[in-house]
Amino acid sequence: MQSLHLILGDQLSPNISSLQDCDASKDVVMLAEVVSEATYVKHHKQKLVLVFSAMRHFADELRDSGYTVHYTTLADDDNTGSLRGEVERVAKELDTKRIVVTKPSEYRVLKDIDGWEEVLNVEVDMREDTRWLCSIDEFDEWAKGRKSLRMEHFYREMRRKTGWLMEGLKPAGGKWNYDAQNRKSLPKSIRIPERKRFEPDSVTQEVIGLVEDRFADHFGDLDSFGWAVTRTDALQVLDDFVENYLTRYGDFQDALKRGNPFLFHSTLSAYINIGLLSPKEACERVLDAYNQGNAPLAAVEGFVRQILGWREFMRGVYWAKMPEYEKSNFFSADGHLPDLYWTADTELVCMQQALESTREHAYAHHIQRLMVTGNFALLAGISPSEIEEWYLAVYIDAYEWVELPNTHGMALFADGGVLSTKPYAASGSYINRMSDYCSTCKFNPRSRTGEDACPFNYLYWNFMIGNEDLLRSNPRMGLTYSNMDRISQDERSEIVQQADEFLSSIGVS
Ligand code: FAD
Ligand code: DLZ
Repeated sequence: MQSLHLILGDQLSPNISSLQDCDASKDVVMLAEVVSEATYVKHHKQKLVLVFSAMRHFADELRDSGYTVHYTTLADDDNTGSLRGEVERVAKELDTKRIVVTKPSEYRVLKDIDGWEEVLNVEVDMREDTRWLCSIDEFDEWAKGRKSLRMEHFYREMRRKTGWLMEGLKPAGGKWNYDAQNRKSLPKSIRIPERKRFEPDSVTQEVIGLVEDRFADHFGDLDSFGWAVTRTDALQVLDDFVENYLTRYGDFQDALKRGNPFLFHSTLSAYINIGLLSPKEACERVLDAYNQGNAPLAAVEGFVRQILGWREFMRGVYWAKMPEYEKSNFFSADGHLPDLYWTADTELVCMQQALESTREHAYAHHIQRLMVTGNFALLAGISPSEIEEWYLAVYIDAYEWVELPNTHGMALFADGGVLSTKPYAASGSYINRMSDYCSTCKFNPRSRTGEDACPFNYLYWNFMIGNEDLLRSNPRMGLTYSNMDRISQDERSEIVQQADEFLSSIGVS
């Protein structure tokens, strides 16, 4: 029987399980650009261009390898606008009743595909996504019976399983984690190599036109689009990272610098998340550099931890906890997302830098997402669903399986501690220590109240005061609350009043 092999826009890997046993002499592979996937949140224009252009290039590569490919473009007159509609239409056209698909990365899409056998009257052969380093079953087995899920414990298991950075049963260098060496601030004199950009080819140019035309009201600039859209080019980004950035990656992983959102980060998430690169090959390339003596252990361990540890862990938590996960709201936060997240119109230099780079590149690095925009949302009491929708919309690499645990869990602590022991709340002094932002900001990171006080400072203490019932008993918050105990009642009232006025002035409350 002929089968129809559906490849989703984040499954652009030649070894994807849905292509295994695809018989090029009779089966058909299908990809479909659909408006429902482009608009379930209003994705950044650059993300739309990346996904559509990468899908088109991938379809061409499949054709070159001998597959028959059915490709629906967004502009096709008969495009039904949804994945289900396209599968139904193409299956009817081909008179086939068998659909093969790799399990989607997001719960929303899985629920839809789960209904296809009944609604479309077809057989659906849904296969595990084997590109992961830890299967969902393995993660569940690891998580079973644990009171709390901690990335560090999971990561050690994964190091043992893969044998990466292991010397027998012991971690290379004697330590599992070199996080403490990943927190240096950036020296003024440091040279940061220029980022590789890819000039849009004719396929990408056509997609840029399409996106400008049909998604004009979506967020983000398109002029600066320079992302790789093929596996060949994504491999160049990986090489470039290993050759020019990796040695410094560990040292400056948490640093923040005006005018440079990329620093020594890899920018690989977008490519790994849509399948142009595999997490395994990215780690192995970095491990090769270490084994050849070309990169220090702290940098290599830091990178491997992000992928083998955090990336796999977040995906495991997502599937273990959905759909209930997104509903929790530990702090009962209900503030509105202020317009400044879209406009970058703020006098806070740290926020403005993160938000402008988000608009210009659909990128901000981890500490910008966590400790600047995420920390602000936490301290300001912005409703989890509003800020989560924003994170899902604005980044080139955003998919719910990774955005949600990072935002809901790590940045907002809205899950009450499923994946971290305490909120990542920080005042202006953290940002001052890690960045060169505050020296040009009108606010003073050393003042807690008053006209020149950094809003992160009074928002931080306002958050601690407002959530004392929920946080004081947390053993990891002891120091914070003993510091708070030294703040007089008068100053606390001032803090609360200034925070209220500020939040209402920006439209949160
Ligand atoms: P690098 O610093 O070079 O890290 C290397 C790789 O490790 C990344 O490419 C990525 O694949 C992986 N990685 C690093 N940190 C994480 C993490 N916390 N979780 C999962 N993988 C990680 N990442 C996404 O891929 N998509 C998202 O939608 C996303 N949303 C986020 C939202 C918030 C609030 C926060 C705090 C983090 C989010 N992250 C997300 C994680 C992280 O910020 C990005 O993966 C990273 O900034 C991507 O840039 P990079 O490739 O240069 O990363
Ligand atoms: C992100 C995205 C976008 C913007 N468009 C499409 C599309 O038109 N067709 C498609 O197959 N996939 C697209 N994707 C990726 C999907 O959203 C992604 O595969 C699912 O979210 C996985 O659950």
